[in-house]
Amino acid sequence: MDQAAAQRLVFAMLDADGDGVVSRAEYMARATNAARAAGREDDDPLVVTARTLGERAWALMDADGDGGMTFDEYAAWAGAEAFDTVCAPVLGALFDLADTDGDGTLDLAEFTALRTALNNPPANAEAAFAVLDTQHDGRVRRADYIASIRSHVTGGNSPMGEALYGGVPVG
Ligand SMILES: [Ca+2]
Ligand SMILES: [Ca+2]
Ligand SMILES: [Ca+2]
Repeated sequence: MDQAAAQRLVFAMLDADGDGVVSRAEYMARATNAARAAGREDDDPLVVTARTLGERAWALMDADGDGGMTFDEYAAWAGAEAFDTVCAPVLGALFDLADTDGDGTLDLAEFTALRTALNNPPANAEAAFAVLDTQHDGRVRRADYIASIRSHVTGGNSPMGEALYGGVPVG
């Protein structure tokens, strides 16, 4: 999959209502939805961290500050540097929300709850988990998860990304 196609799939996931624009509310709902899925309250320190990092990301993603992010805005911004400095911390914070026992890994139920909260179909989340669980121990590690998404959004080979964002239409 080329980088533009990979980014289209990610954008489609972010555009929860499918109107072609990611609104600030759609983007910020991700932390809230992930928190709910993990049974965390709004004042949980991990939820506060995820929201703070999300606000920082949004300010950069919505470059013209009109409250919406078009695909062109997203594509102009997304890339390896943006991923490493902005997206990876957000994804890590959302992972930590889902990691209810704090051991740095998610089991299938936690992973599926997280990715479903982030708007991926459950079947896609389960397929992505199977790809990521290379040791077949029923756990996905934080670093492996983030690295696989990085590979996807930067146009690299990412079987996990294809499983998570591809497969069935999103949105
Ligand atoms: Ca939208
Ligand atoms: Ca905008
Ligand atoms: Ca865990």
